[in-house]
Amino acid sequence: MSYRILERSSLPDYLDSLPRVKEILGDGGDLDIEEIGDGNLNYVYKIRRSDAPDRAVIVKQAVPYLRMVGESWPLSRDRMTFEIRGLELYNELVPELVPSIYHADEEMSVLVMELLDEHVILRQGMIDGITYPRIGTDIGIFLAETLFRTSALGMDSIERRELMDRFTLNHELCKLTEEFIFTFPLMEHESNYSNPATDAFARTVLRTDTDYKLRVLQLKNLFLTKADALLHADLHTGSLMVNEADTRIIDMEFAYFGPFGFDVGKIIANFLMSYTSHFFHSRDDSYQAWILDEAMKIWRVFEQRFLDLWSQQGDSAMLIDGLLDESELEEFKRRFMLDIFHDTIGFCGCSLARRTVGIAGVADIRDIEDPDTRAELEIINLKLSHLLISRADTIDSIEELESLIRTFYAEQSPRSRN
Ligand code: ADP
Ligand code: SR1
Ligand code: MG
Repeated sequence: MSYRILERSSLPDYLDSLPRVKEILGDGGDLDIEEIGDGNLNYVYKIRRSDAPDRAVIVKQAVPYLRMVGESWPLSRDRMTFEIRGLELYNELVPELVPSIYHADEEMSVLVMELLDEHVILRQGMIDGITYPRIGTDIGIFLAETLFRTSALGMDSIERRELMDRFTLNHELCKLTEEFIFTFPLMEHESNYSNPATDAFARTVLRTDTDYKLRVLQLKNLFLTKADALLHADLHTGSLMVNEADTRIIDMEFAYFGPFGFDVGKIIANFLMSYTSHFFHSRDDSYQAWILDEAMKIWRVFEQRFLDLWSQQGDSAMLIDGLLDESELEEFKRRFMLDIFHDTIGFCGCSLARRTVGIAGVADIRDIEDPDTRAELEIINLKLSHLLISRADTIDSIEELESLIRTFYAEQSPRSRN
C-alpha cells in the first residue's frame, strides 16, 4: 500500500484490511482511538474495541518530519523501516523483553504492535519514586543478549555483514545523534536549551575545557566508526515500559551498528539524571540509593551475561577454536570488557551533558517549574558529565565507578547544605 498519513478517520478501514490485526481486534464494535504519542518523532495511537476493551493494539506511524518541531523540519520516514527491522530482530533475540508485532508495513511506515496496557514509561515511574525489582537485571540482560548476539563474537562474518547491511542506511537518525549528542551541546547553538545559570556553567566550564571537548570528539569518532554490534541507539528511560513484574523495551528507530558502550552508557546516564532529580522529587536519599544500585546492576548483569554468552559461543567472525590458549583468551576477554567499560563511562558522560544543555531534555528535570531549582540540578549533571568524561579511561572496575559517583553526589548534595 502506498504511503499516506493515517488519521482517526482512516485508521478503522486500514486496520480492517490487515488479517492478523483483525484477529486481535475481532469483528464488530466501534474502535476507540486515542493518540498517545509523547515522543519526539512519531505518532502513536492506542486502539481498542469499545465493546471489548481487551481487544486492543498500538499503531505507530512515522511522518515525513520531526514531530517535536513540525513540518518545517523534514525527516525521512525511513526511520520506521529501521524500527521494524530492529523490533523484528529483538523479537527473535529477546521476545520476552519487547512488544509482539502484529503487522509491519515499511511502505506505510507503520508498525502495529502489542499494547502494553499494564505498563508505564519507566521515566514517569522513576519521577514518581516507584521501585521496579527487575529493572537493572532486565536491562543488563537485554543489553548483553542484543549486543553480544549481533557482534563479531556472536555471529559468523558473512551473516553479520548481511545483517549490518539492513541497518547501515539509518543515516538520518545517526546524524541527529552525531549533532544533538556530540556536537551542539559543546558549542553555542540555536537548538540548545537555555537557563541562565546552566548556560553560564556550560559556557565557562565545559566549552572552554579543551580536554573535555576533545574527549567528547573521540567518543563521537567511536560512534561514527565503530560497528561493534546492533545498537538500540536511543535507550533512555523513556524507551522502557515497565511494571513490577515485566520490562519491555520500545522505540528502536535509531537502531544501527555502533559501539557497545553507547547503549550501556546512555541508559546508565538516564538513571543518574533521575538520581540527580530526586534531590528535588524526594525528601531523603532512600530512592536515590535504589537508583544507584540498579544503575550499577545494569553494568554488572550486562558484563556477566555477556561473558556467559561468550563462554557458550562456538566459532565466530572474531575467534575460532585453536587461535588462543586459555590464558590468552582470558586476557583478551579482560581487555575487551575493559574497553567496553571505558566507552560506557564516556558515553554516559556525553548523555548527561546533551540531556542537560541540548534540545531534548529529560522530564525528570525539565518539568520542574522553578528555573533556579532546575539550574542547581542541571549543574550537578554537567559536573558529573565533566568528571566521568575526564576520568573514563582511568576507572577500571564497577566498584571504582560506584565509589566515585557516591563521593561525587555526597559532595554535591543540596541536602547537605540545608
Ligand atoms: P517516538 O518514536 O515518537 O519517540 P515512542 O515509541 O517513544 O515514540 O512512543 C511514544 C509513546 O507511546 C511512549 O512514550 C508510550 O507512552 C506510548 N507507546 C509506544 N509504544 C507502546 C506500546 N507498545 N504500548 C503502549 N504504549 C506505547
Ligand atoms: C531532535 S531529536 C531529539 C532526540 O529524541 C530522540 O529520543 C533521540 O534521543 C534524539 O536525540
Ligand atoms: Mg523514538
